Amino acid sequence: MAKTLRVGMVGYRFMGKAHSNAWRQAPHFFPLKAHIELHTICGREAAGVQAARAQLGWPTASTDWREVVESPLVDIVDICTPNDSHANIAIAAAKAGKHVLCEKPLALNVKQAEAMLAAVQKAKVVHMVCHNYRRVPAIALARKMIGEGAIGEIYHFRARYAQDRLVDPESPLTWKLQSGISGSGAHGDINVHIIDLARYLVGEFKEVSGLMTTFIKERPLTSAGGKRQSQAAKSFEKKGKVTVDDAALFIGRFANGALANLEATRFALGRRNHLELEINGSKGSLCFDLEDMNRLKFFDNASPPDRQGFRDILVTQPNGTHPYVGQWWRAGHLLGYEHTFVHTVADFVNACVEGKPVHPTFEDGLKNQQVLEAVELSVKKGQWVTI
Ligand code: SOE
Repeated sequence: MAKTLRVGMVGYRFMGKAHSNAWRQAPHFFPLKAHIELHTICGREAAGVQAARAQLGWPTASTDWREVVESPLVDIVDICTPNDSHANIAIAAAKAGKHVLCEKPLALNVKQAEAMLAAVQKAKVVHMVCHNYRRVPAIALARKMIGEGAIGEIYHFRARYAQDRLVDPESPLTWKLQSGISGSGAHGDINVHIIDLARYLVGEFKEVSGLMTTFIKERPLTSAGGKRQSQAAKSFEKKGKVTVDDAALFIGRFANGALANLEATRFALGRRNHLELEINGSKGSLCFDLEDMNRLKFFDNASPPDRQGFRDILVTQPNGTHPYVGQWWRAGHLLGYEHTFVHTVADFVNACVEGKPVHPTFEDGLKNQQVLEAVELSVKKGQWVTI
């Protein structure tokens, strides 16, 4: 008789919505080794979390994350809150013997990430950071092809994660624009995704050199933002200071000698959620574009000279040919953003039952945090930083 794993989710906005869908869908499409029970959804604001409970289909709502974390009726804690609360919730959950799934970035800084990793290792619980883009089928295929030597020795990893949601100066001072709550801006929010993909597809970073800027220094205060404003902003001015980066770029060298070029911005008008990457090796190249996420472009230098070019692989072949897709539809029927969270949850649940590691673990989260912080130090010092 398969056991039941009961989920307590803290946080209920964008990521809470994506994760709720994933917890609900995973059992219907993936062979899970346990039954999943959505148990409690938690958030600070009673009215907000009650509305989310009804909309997202959770039986119970709470406004006290400690109550959720310590409940004997909860086996998994899923953290979907602003970054400054990840550490406290994860450490308490580990101490209570719960498996922990935590949204990215793992923490505000390396120090917190180290404490989180120590706590989950001591508690011997399963831990994972929700870097969902690793489980885009095209990305998982790229990883497989690289592992099989399809592009040979890697020379270059180039990635850009560009959005435009903050170009409007009237866009309010939300928590993601305040360093005390978010840590950094585009850097920790979206650069962290391509840092994680760089480590997943190429390997560990050795040294980095970064550049950051904040284009809009002040933004309107909002009621929502008001409850979470930094001390400085509570002077009831019409505007509050932006204390994070709007764009973060860095170059780097991997431990294996390959070169890195990463860019994250929330000021690229027209780019709504545009993650693209290209990897160049001695035998070929791979290209991926999240806006066309079911395709992987592959240049195979072994092809006869008269027919060389980037092959356009539609990553939808079932029956074990392409990862994850066979659990959904027939060949050619496309997947979307939400499926990557279902894949993440499915792998996490089975790891919880088997008591095995599932990547990206909190150790991956710590390594990502070390790269984030090395870039920030490089920006501060104006020089290369070795990790
Ligand atoms: C930022 O806008 C954001 O929501 C990130 O926080 C998510 O991790 C990413 O998947 C989509 O963009």
